[in-house]
Amino acid sequence: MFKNCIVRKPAKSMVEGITSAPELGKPDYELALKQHEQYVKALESCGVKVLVLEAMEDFPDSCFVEDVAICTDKCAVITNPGAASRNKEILGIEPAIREYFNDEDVHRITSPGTLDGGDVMMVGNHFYIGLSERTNMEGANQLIEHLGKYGKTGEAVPLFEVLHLKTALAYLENNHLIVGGEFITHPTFEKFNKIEITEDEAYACNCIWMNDTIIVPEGYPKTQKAIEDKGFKIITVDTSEYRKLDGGLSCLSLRF
Ligand code: CIR
Repeated sequence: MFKNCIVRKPAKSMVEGITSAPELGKPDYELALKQHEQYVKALESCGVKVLVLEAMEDFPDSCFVEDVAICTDKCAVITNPGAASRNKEILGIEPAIREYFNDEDVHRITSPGTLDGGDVMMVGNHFYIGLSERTNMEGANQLIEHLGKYGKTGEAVPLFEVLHLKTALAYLENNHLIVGGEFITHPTFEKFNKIEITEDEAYACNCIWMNDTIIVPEGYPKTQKAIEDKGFKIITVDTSEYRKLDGGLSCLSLRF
């Protein structure tokens, strides 16, 4: 069960955030703020304490805190984000991380290793690490080494079509896995009880398991039904403004 979450308020500069989908338009900042508040309420309703960090105007993508640290039950790893404009976001997350973890249990990914937290999916004590445009093998190996000190394991998964591993995968505990796109037929994920997401609802792959409730983005009825049919309780949160920056529910928090 998760006890804590860390989030960061979106900055006004988010309108200049990185996007692969400029055709969706720029985010509406006021609406993004409201959606962020709803997101925090949804997390709190799942029984976790949420630390809300102030916006960092110098970093348009800094609300996507998932990418700057990996937090587990025993240790945290500050990442080395692969996008130049995001790399120094780590300076803003470290003090918050140190409020929860002992100094000796806070580790780092260092160059030439790069790693974005969005590429890391935790399944119990095993971690799948996507090799993407943001995360390289050196970064993945460093993470596996740090996790190994705590009896945890990891493996790298090359990806080709999506930004991050968790753009198209979400682990829902008890062996349930949401899968979309290139991962539907991927041999690494064959052993899971898969909930396959169709291309028209691909964005909804990015759900989060929060203490037996699944938070699902609003507006994806087929995905919602598929998850409900497995017996899960669902909350929906509208993340339309974050979608315009390739971001979703998991990207907006650290959960541990
Ligand atoms: C970026 O390209 O880095 C941001 N615009 C979106 C980050 C999304 N984060 C995530 O999937 N974990």
